[in-house]
Amino acid sequence: MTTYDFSLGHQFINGQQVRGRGPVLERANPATGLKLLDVDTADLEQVDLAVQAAAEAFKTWSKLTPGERSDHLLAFARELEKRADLIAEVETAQTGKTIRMSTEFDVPGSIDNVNFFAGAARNLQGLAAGDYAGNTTSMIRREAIGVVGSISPWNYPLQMAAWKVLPAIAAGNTIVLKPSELTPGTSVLFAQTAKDAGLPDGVINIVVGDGPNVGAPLVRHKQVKMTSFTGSTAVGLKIMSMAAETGTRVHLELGGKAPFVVFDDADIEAAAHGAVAGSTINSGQDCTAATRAYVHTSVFEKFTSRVAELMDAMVVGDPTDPDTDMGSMISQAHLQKVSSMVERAKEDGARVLAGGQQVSGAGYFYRPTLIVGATQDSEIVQQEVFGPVLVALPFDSDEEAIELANDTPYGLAASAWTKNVDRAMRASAEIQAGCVWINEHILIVSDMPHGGCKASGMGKDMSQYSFDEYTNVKHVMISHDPAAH
Ligand code: TXE
Repeated sequence: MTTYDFSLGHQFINGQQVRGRGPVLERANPATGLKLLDVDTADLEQVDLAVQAAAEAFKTWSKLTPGERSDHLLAFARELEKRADLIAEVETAQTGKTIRMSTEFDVPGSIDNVNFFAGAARNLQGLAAGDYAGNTTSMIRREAIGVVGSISPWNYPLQMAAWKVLPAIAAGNTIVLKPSELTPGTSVLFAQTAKDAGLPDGVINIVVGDGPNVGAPLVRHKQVKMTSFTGSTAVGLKIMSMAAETGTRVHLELGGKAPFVVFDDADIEAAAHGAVAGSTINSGQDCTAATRAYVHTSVFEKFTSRVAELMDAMVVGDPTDPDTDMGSMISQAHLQKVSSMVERAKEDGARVLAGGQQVSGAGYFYRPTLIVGATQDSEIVQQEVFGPVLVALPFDSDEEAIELANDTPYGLAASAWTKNVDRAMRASAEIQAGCVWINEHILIVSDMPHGGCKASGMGKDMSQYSFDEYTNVKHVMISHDPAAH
């Protein structure tokens, strides 16, 4: 598969790649269904060793100047660039996503994050202001929190590692990251590359294993001062209550069910392309993926027939082929979950205009799918499918569109398609989400925040907002006597 030797172990503790002493998990290549590799997992003692290593490294890492930390991150970015091809290859092998996506999106996006936070590291500034209480000067210190524990999912393993690790360490914290047990490879490579670029031992540590045996002890560890999690809403809520046991800070990026609102004045061709790109990105395994298209009745037919046409034309298959548009689902179990949700929607009276079936042969492939005729309260409209499935529903007025868009527990991302600036502004103000795109659905940049509201969580990844979250704000007030001296 690769020139990198994962048999050395999937744990990265205090600068060393080591084998886990917990159970070994067998992992299949999702594109072939054949065994890919054995994943060793950490035992409890190794979780503790990783936290101890991070706590020890914190003593010196947090004392470096912002400029020194920034220099480390710039060197890290250069080292990642040298390994870009290898990292992309491992990302594709473990997830089944297309090599085009790994090469053009995941790897460069992650490197851009490193560069962004190399800049942000130097922006540890706070206010200084005088005389709020008379004869006083206040200043704000922004200080690192300590050891951060982080838990990440399988859909974007490399980018999730970047989004969690970089703001944390740029601000002077150290981190123990537990990637998904399904896709630990690129997180290990990420940490190893940081070491090779000269990052001190213990600043980034990786422990691999399942949620209950490795993730939960990490969150509950008394020396972990903050937990940053991306994953399902159900697990996010558990993390919140575990963190409550130690009273530590949580950052949660959870599920989504993004609405995609097409007004009658929209450019339908652009909207159809946007809907297909937005719903099939990463095989739909994306928390911001377009899932519910609300389309004005007058353009419903035109929009849905064009989306179906574009979906039918997509090449689904071998993710290592650069011409493939969409790769596989992450696992047999997940493919089954997506497929059963579509089947239940059909039983409830919905119609499939494109896809709606697995691809025969090896691997876990599912065709891009467009569904119409579902009701707003049905499972396929309300629950996260996390597959390449878009449901289209008609609406008659702007008020109705916004009401329907807001009618799920989630609030992560949304888009509105219109040429009318008043409509665009109203939609961006009234749709409850962490991100509202106008005439776009899926673009992200390191400089702008990502994170939701409602059942989609709290806190932001990427951007200065994320950097700020990984610091404690301390008020220092100095009282002085103007008459002295
Ligand atoms: O996520 P989990 P899963 C959604 C999506 C998907 C569903 C299930 O709908 O179908 O979640 O995916 C760790 N204590 N998203 O099962 O279980 C786990 O090991 C501590 C949306 O993979 O939430 C992994 O590292 N940790 C999402 C991480 O949590 C625990 C991305 C995520 O796993 C744990 C992924 C526990 N008790 C899935 N249980 C997004 N927002 O992008 C599990 N984990």
